Amino acid sequence: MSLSRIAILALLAGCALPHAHAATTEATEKTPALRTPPAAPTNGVPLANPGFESAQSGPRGDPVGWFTFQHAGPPSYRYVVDTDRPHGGARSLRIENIGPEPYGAIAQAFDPKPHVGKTAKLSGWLRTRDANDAGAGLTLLVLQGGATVAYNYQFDAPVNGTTDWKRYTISVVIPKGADRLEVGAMMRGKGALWLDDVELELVAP
Ligand SMILES: [Ca+2]
Repeated sequence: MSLSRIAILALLAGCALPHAHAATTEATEKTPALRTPPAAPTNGVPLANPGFESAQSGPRGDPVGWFTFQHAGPPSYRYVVDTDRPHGGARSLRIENIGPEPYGAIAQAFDPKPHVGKTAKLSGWLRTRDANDAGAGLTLLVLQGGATVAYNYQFDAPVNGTTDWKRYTISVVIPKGADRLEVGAMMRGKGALWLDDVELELVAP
C-alpha cells in the first residue's frame, strides 16, 4: 500500500464521516422528509432515478433524487450525467476528480426506523478510469441523531485502476436507534467513477 493511499485512508477514517455528515445535514434541510420504505420482511426499495435516466436536475443542480457532497475545501469533484457507454438505458453518472480533496460522493436518504435489525443490501454497477489512489466504491451510511452508527464504504474491496462495468454489492445491519440511511457511491482521490442501475434491498434477519 502506497503512502498516499495510507494517507487517504487515514483521512477518510478521521475526517470523512463528520464532513459527510455536515454536507448531508445541509442537504436534509433543503430536501423533503425522508421516504419510508414499506415494512415487508424482504423487499426491494424503490430508489429515485436509480439509473440516472432523468434529464432533469434537482434543486441544487444534482441529478433528480440524489444529492452530492465532497470533503470540505475547493470544488474537487464534478458530477455529470453521462451518455457515454452507460450500463443500462441512455445515461449513467460520472464522478470525476478535478482538485485536491480526497473524496466526492453521491447518495440518497431513507428513514430506516421501521427496519431496525434488517440488513440493508446495496447493489450497483460501477466502472472506473485511473482510480489509482484509494479507489471507488458503493456506500451505505447509517446515522442516529447525526452521528454515524454503522457504515460500509466498500473499503475491503475498492475498485481501483481502469475497469469496465461490474456489479458490486455491499451490506450493513441497521442498528437500533438509527434514523437515517444514506445509500450511494464515492470516488476517492484521483480518477473517475461511473455509477448506474443502483438497487437497494432491506433483508430481514
Ligand atoms: Ca442508466
